[in-house]
Amino acid sequence: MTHSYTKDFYRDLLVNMLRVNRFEEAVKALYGRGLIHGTLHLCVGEEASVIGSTAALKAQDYILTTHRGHGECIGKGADLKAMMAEILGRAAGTNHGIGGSMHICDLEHGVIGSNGIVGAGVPTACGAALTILLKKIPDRVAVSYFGDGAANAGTVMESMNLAGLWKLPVIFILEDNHYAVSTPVERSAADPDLTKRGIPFGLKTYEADGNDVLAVYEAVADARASVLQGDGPCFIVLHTYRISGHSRSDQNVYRTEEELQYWKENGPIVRFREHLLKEGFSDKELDALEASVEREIEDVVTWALRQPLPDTDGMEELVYAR
Ligand SMILES: Cc1ncc(C[n+]2csc(CCOP(=O)(O)OP(=O)(O)O)c2C)c(N)n1
Ligand SMILES: [Mg+2]
Repeated sequence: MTHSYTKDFYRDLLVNMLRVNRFEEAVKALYGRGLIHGTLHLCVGEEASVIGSTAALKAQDYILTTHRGHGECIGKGADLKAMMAEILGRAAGTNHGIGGSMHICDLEHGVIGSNGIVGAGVPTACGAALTILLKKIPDRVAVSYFGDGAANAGTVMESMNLAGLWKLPVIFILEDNHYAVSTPVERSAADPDLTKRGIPFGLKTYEADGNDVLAVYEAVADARASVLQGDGPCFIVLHTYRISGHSRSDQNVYRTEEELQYWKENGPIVRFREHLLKEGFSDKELDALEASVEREIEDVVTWALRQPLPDTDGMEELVYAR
C-alpha cells in the first residue's frame, strides 16, 4: 500500500459500506412484508465496489447505474430517506414514488439514473460525457456502471467504441459479480477475461479486487485523474460477488451453500473491519459505528413508512418530455 489515509476517511468508508448493507437488508425485510411493489435487486456483498468507487468521485460527477443501483446512489450522496420512500412508492421519494427501486434518479447528486434495462445506462453515460466535452465543463466526469452480463450487450460495445473515438470523459465500471441472473461469466463470455474488452477501443484499463474498498478507491481515483488529464476514457473491472439473490425470486439453485459461505466470510465489510483493527481502531469503536448506522436505517424506515402515497393526478408532469 503506497497511500496513507486519515482516520476520518477510513471511518467514512466503513460507515458508508454499512449504510448500503443495512439499507439493503431493510429493503429486503420491507419487501418480505409486502410493502414494496415490483421486483428488487440488492447489492449485499458488493459494498466495497460501490463505496470505494463513489468515494473517488466528486459531487459534480455524473453516474449512471443499473437495476442493482441503490448502493451507488447512496454512495453518490442521495438522501437515504428519499430513496427509501421511493422504493416504498411514497410521494416523498426521489422520483415522487413513481419510479421505484430500478429508476432512482437524483440530479442534485449527479445520479442521472438507474436503469432496469441491462446495458442501457452505458450509452446515456456517454451522452453525459459528450455534454461535459462540448460545454468544456472542468473537473467533471461521467461514470457508467454495468455488470458482467451487460458486458455482452451491443450497447456497451457501441458505447465503448464511441467513447474511444471521441475521447469522451467517461469511466466504464464493470462490476463483475460472477453471475448474470444464474449464468456464470464462463458460460456467457467467449473469453472470460473481461479486462480485454477495452483493448479494441483504446480504453486505459484497470483491474481491482472489488471486495477491497481501498483498491477500488485507488483504481477509480487514478482513472478519474487520467480522464481529466485528457488521456481519454477508462475502463475498470472490479471483481466482486453478489451475496444477495439476483432478485426477489432467486432460489440460489445455481450456487452451493459453501460458495455463498466463503464470500460471506470474505465479504468487503468483514475484510475492511479487519484492516481497520490493524490501523488502530478498536472493536468497541467499530461496534459503535455499526450500532449508529443500524439506528439511522431504522429511523429512515420509520420515516418513510409514514409518508403518503403519491397523487397520481399530476403524473404526466413528472417526465422529461410530455
Ligand atoms: C436488455 C435486457 N435483457 C434482459 C433483462 C433481464 N435481466 C435483468 S438483470 C439481468 C442480468 C444482468 O446481469 P449483470 O449485467 O451481470 O448484472 P447483475 O444483475 O449481476 O448486477 C437480466 C438478464 C433486462 N432487464 N434487460
Ligand atoms: Mg453480474
